[in-house]
Amino acid sequence: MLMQDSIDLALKMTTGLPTKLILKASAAHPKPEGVTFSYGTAGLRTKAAVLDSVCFRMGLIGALRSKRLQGKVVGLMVTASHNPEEDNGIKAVDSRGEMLEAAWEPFCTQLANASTDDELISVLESIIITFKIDLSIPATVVYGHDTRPSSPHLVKALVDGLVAFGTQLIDAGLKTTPQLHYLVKAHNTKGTPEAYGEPSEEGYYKKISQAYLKLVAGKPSLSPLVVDCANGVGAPALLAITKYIAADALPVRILRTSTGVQGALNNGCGADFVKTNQRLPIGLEKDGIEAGDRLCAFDGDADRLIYFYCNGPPSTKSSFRLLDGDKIASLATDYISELVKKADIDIKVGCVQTAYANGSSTKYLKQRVPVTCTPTGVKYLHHAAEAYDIGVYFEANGHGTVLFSPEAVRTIKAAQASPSSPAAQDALEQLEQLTELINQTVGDAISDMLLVEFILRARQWGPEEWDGAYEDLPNKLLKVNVKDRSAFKTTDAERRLTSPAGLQEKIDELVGKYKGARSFVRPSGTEDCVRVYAETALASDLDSLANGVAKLVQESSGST
Ligand code: 16G
Ligand code: MG
Repeated sequence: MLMQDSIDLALKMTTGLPTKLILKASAAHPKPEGVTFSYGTAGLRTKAAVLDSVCFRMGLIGALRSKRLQGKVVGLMVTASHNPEEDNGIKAVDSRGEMLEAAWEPFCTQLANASTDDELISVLESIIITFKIDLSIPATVVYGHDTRPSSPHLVKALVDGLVAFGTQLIDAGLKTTPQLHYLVKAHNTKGTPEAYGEPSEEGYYKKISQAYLKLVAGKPSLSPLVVDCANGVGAPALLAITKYIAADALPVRILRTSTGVQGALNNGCGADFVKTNQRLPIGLEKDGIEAGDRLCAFDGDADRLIYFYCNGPPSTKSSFRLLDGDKIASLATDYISELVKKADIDIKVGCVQTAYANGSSTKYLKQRVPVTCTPTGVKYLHHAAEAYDIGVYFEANGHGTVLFSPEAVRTIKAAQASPSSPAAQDALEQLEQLTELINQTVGDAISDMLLVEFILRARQWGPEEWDGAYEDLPNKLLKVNVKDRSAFKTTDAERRLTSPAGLQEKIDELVGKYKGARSFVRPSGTEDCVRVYAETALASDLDSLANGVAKLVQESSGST
């Protein structure tokens, strides 16, 4: 295109930009000085006190993204997940219910950091031109928030951003992150053959509870499950779903539900606390927990799930046993691939993990299905799982779900017309219900919990039997503060470093000294640090390897 032509086109595309309205609204949401924001692995996240302008600007982004997608509904979720209560953040949800297209992320960062009105407008213009956005298309955005005290204020800022573009608003109010993903997909598929469910919170509960009830029908009940809701939004959501599922179908004790208590959120409880510290939520041993009880924990926005139990007195630290995302992936993959075999259909099941997956889980899974490794972050796993007919993906930290390709769903439905045996018919029915039970837009603590509960019930397993699938290799995760984490560059799904020069060779040399060992280093996408993961066959080697690699990282970078 000639230079003049492209200038004309750019002018034409941006003439509809309501500059005055945007700047007037923006004046009420000034960017704090001296703060640099970054759209990280899962959105923007930092101290709530500095996020007002970011939320306003993400409202602008939401409107533009919806326009770009021909007016389809997109989502914005105000949450900081498992972070402390004083943090907050915002995640954007694309029209199919998945995470925002990665190409938009750098623009979110640029817009959040624009420090003058001119800069703000110029970033908006570059988004419009880059993505060829027709501003005359009306936008619709559904938005929700978690239980943080700062959330309502930040939602107001977000709405101001949306209104500046004349966006049609759908206020979802208090929601779990996966519920918001569900709503986006449900809105966009309403009235189509792919209708995902009623676009309401009630529709969400109905869809998954009906599937669960069909799946567990006739299967003897298990002992009650104890759930730690992290004092977050998972508490009201879980309470709500128990209105749709009677206690004999889902015997459950719901704990850590203090959403109104200041400072309680994710504090000494929740999935991240349990996984990182490899211990019970603080004080849980005094809640009448016994050895062998099935326990699980959500994170603050209920998109992560971790199970655990004690194989001895709960007051003894050594009795703690973790059933993390890897164990959930193994349980689900094993059960689903068995169903596919019984159903006698030509469907390929695969599993997606990250480098953090315990080596024993990868070995276990590889004996059953193909396994892919991706970089950290749901968007990478989700994408890779789409390559399989049925793709199970989980991060060790409990983020994950199962995806059924449209072709797999068609095959399952079609095969039900002429199943090869009664066993095949039963397996096909189960597979069909699983497509309804599982929230396929994103990992969902509640839906994943029901999946685990169903499988355990079908197998009549307690936590010990599930845990018996394989024994985790001893492992450790360390945080190293460095001067500049951007100096750390990785390849091979984050399993190897390409920079700083020479560091990977030193790590390799060190790892080679320990039996059955593995270690990798990556810059965090959510915190200003570098993470070191180490795994060894012998527990006695673990500290020495993890500390040794951390030392190499420090030496190579000059720690802070
Ligand atoms: C975010 C990611 C999570 C990932 C974590 C890694 C989503 C929805 N969340 O919380 O999947 O495990 O970041 O954090 O993608 P890190 O980069 O600080 O290690
Ligand atoms: Mg979360």
